[in-house]
Amino acid sequence: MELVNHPSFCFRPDINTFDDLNTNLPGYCCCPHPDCASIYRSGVHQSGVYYLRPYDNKGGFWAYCDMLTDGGGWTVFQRRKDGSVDFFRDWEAYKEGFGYPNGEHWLGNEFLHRLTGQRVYALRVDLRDGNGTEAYSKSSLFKISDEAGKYTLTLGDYSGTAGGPLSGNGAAFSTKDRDNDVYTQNCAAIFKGAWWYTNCHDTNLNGHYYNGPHDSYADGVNYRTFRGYHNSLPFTEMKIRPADF
Ligand SMILES: [Ca+2]
Repeated sequence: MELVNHPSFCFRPDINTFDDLNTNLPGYCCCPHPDCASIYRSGVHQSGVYYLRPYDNKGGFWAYCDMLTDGGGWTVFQRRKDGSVDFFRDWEAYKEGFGYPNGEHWLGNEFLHRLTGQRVYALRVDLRDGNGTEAYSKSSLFKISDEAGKYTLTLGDYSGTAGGPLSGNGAAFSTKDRDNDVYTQNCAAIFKGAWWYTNCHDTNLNGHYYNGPHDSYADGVNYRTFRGYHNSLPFTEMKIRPADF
């Protein structure tokens, strides 16, 4: 199937950074979909970077669509895979997003808020350790508040093979320059990440990319119930799709 010139959505196999994409919006993006699930339902089942536009009339953005895993239709908002992108960034960076849609990236909290305000979304997190063992963690609900609400996270019921849920349900987002956690110190600064920290975390998927075992405590790409606080996962991917997909 020739996708590039399809009139009803935008597909870019030749992507670079989010900034490049947003300043080189091709003219044929006439009618973008509000999320990857909508594209999937339209009959397009190829994974890649697509232009999305939520229903709120605040403009569109590029995101990676996983059209293969668990039935497809997933809008990806986080990926770690090779340590090539620095994730120890500030509030503005996490708000706007950074990295490469085909590679390591954070889509951006503002986009996450806009996406998850459209309808009820479910979450899937794919994990892989250094031995190639995979696990997943799903939540029946995934919602992010607006910036005034500090991008607070709401999760639903856990299911999966990761031993336990993503941590941070009900917590505000925190970065190294914005301490919104309930701990006496700044969890984001201590654990070299940015997350919905509480006191502090069970999962730190934006932590330092050690790519395997590390002596330091809980500051890697850690998922406690899967591989503990001293094993930084080489691969993680976080994605959402409508709960009724
Ligand atoms: Ca604190």
